[in-house]
Amino acid sequence: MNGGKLLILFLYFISSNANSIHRRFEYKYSFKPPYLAQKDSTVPFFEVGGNAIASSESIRVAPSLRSQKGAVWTKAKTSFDWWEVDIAFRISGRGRIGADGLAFWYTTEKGDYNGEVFGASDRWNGLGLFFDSFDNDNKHNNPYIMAVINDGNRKFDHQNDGINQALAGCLRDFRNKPFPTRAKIEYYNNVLTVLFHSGMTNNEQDYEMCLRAENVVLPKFGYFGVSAATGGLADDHDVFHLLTTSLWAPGTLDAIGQVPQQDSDKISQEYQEYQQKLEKQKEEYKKEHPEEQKDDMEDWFESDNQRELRQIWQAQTQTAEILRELSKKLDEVLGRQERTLSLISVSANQIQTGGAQQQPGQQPPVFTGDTIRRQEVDNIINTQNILVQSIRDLKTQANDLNQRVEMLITNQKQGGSQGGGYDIQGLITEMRDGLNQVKLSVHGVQSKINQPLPLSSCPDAKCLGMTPFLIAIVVHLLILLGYNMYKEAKGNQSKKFY
Ligand SMILES: [Ca+2]
Ligand SMILES: [Ca+2]
Repeated sequence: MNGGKLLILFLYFISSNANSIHRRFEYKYSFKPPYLAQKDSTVPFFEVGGNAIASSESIRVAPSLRSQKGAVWTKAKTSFDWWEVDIAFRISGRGRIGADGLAFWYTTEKGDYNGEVFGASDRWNGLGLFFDSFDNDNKHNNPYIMAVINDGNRKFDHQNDGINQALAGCLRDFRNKPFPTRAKIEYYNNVLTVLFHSGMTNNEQDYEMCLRAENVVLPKFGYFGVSAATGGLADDHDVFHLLTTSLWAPGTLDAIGQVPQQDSDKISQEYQEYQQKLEKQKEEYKKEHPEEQKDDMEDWFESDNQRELRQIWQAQTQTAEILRELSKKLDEVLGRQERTLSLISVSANQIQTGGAQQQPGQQPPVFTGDTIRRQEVDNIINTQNILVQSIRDLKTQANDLNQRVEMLITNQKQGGSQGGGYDIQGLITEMRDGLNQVKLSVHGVQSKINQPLPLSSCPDAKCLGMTPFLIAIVVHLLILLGYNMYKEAKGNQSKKFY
């Protein structure tokens, strides 16, 4: 709960700040899809080098092959003092551990493409924000995000993961997330703030504070860059967008605003011309390569497929949420039961000792206060057993669903995208049916839970211990399942780049 309050306070802080700061989108320091790269693989206003490959949707800064290094740098130095850069990226690999990581840079010079530090130069002058996947010092503290400021004289201490050089950092797992991970790096009034989006949702607002450092002095103007490297282990390092906004203290933009008014006209005119040029290029290209249009059509079919998978994933997320809610309710019941558990054991003892003299069919003795009859206890235990059984059924169904997804994945691997389309559709329908069954069961269980239980109800504690445990298993299974599908879908998409 404390975290939530902090987040609200922080959001308030951001929004109150946003009111006073003027923001200007800097398109010459930004890239984003669609048409991120042009057909000749160049990225407007950026320089791509090393093993980096730019496509229309993303830049694969370092591919999942051994010892790769790549980077992308702005062509021009910044012309503003304060800025915010939002990058969306995905670091993914089949291994439990990946390497080496990705870096965001703000430096006085562009780094070399064969450099030592995450695909860029060592002894940089400025800021390096590292997403370090590999745990070189074996302290079990990676993946780790950290900011390292250098004046051009220090060498990065890879052996110790730069632990003594970091300005600040945070431990966050950024590998293999269902949605792109994101970082918002803000440098304003010598305060450096890094917010991180874990990629567990596609909600634009889900940023968390990673680090904040005051009295940070960076070089006045510099280049933005993103670089990445692989080692013996290799992840794919994809960047989907880099969006730069310049930040202006209240009044400063107005003060320089008289001349810049013309500037901004000029800039927007330039931008429009650039857009027109892009459109023209696209049309010309289509004329010259009519066969490519067929590929475009295929792209559409692919994306339909992807969309279906995503919809299933979302449905699963909803199911997982319902299960979580269910688990919470069961916990509440458990709490109530624990309070009366001692009471039950006392009354059970009394029933046992008293029951020995009891004639069959005769009413058990009624105790004063909150005591319970054995019959009631039996009833409650029965209800609990039904609940446990339902949850077991749910687990079986989830397993079944998992098997189908695996079938789908193998099918896609073997059949490729050609010819397999019809089967995939069939499987998707089957999966959806399976999901609906799970959903129905969940609702069934939920309505059972919602049935009012007598306040004095005290089922067997062992039953309850089992129930949340099974729920946790089902939730995990569903999350794994969704993640598997998404990864596979993404894998297919990335195949298109080659
Ligand atoms: Ca490392
Ligand atoms: Ca480490």
